[in-house]
Amino acid sequence: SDEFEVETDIITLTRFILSTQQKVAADATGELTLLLNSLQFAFKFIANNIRKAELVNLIGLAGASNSTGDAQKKLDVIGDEIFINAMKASGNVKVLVSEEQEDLIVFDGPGNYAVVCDPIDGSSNIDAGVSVGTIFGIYKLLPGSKGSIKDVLRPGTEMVAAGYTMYGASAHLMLTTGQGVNGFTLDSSLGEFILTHPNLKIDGDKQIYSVNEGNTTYWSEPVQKFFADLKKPQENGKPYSARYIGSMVADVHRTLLYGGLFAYPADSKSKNGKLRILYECFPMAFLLEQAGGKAVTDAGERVLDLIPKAIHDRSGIWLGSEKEINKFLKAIGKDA
Ligand code: P6P
Repeated sequence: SDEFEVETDIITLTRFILSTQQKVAADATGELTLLLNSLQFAFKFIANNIRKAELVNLIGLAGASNSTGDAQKKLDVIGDEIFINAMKASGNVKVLVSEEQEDLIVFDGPGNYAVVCDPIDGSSNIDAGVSVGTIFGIYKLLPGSKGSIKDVLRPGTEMVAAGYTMYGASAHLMLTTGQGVNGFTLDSSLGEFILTHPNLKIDGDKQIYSVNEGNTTYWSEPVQKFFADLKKPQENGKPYSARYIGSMVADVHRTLLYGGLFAYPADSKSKNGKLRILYECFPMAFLLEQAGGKAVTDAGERVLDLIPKAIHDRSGIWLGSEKEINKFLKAIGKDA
């Protein structure tokens, strides 16, 4: 008989969350577990629509535009609606911030959590078949809160969970609940996210930098010098490799798995940077720190210590392995 290896004890996301539930302080009541299950449904549904979109050409401008004026693609609208409906149906979410919604959404009914999300980040790349993703962060409501903007204008250090699902050849979910980072891959025949990257640490030491060099003329002098130096032979005699996909989820996913540095600095064109604090910078910074890396602002401050003044506020961000970020901190005269 042709012997083949059958894994008969796979760890699904549901089993993983239940097994870690009692360890996660923020999950004393098991509500976070229920919320994460509603989230995974949204990811599966969005993944399904992205697959179909490429087949039935759902892609194409929906005519509307989002809070920052970007022309919305149909998938943005679908992703946003799927996410809002899944969070509303969960019964655990009171407050929702979406990149696609100008204002905060406060649901009727119960719910002890506030969720911030970018339903389909990098969507401008969808037509080119580039991996896009859903980025999310979760806060527990402030004590006694009935659900208001105060529940989300808080430092990223107060998030209880965060992560992203990247829709590539497979759907990859990278999740932290403050106990490290775990990666799951969607087995669509089972309809389950399977644990594939347990306790992921950013230990790759590939010399990679990831930034949009098209912004070079807008960068400050120190930033221009920093990247110019990376192009010179380093101690190992080799210069850095440049890798930039232009979809944050894809660029951060590669950084988590291979190491290196990703940056979107503020510049003279975008004075506060381009990436949004609540649902792009904070979740990625939380993941990187939990994987043993770092995430800092242009001034070298910890990204997670920022406090947004408005729900779509932006910040410059530098994230990657501790080694690479310390190199940046040294270059701007901040002690590592
Ligand atoms: P640029 C995609 O539009 C996005 O929000 C992130 O996913 C990505 O990192 C960034 O913008 C790319 O911006 O200016 O390099 O095209």
